[in-house]
Amino acid sequence: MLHINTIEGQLSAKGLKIALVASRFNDIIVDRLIGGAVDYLSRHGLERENMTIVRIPGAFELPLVCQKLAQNGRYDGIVALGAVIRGATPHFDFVANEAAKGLAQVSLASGVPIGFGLLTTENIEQAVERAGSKAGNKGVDAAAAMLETIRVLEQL
Ligand code: INI
Repeated sequence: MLHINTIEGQLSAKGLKIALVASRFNDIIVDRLIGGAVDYLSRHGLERENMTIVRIPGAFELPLVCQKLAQNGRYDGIVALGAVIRGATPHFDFVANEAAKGLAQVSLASGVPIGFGLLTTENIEQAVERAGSKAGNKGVDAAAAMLETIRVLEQL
């Protein structure tokens, strides 16, 4: 078979420095996302002393705080964690859109991978489903995506 040069990320987090940025808003959900991300990264070799958790008020603040962390050069990657629930807010769309757009901008401008662990759901049930029950754990997914992206970028 023809050999195709393939670049893909290995999933060891050993030696990396990672920041988790997590909102307090809807913390009953977000705490489960943090737990999932910490568990995933620990099981992939990240030492506890190389993990920093930054708690912030809400999803709207995620981009600014991630920007500061991305700019200071101390972290190889960031996992952004939060939950915006439509039923809980009339300004769902503003908070969710600005957070998502801002995080994408920060990641592109800084070159630091940001795992997008922001739940945007219609109701609390959908959030619970994605925070460690029947639809998995979005914190795990975001940590995994960040780790794989860090390891791919190292090879490009
Ligand atoms: N922040 C969230 O993280 N999730 C929400 O569902 C939410 N609601 O419902 O409004 C929310 N609002 C707060 C917002 O992120 C800011 O912290 C606040 O507006 C102060 O800037």
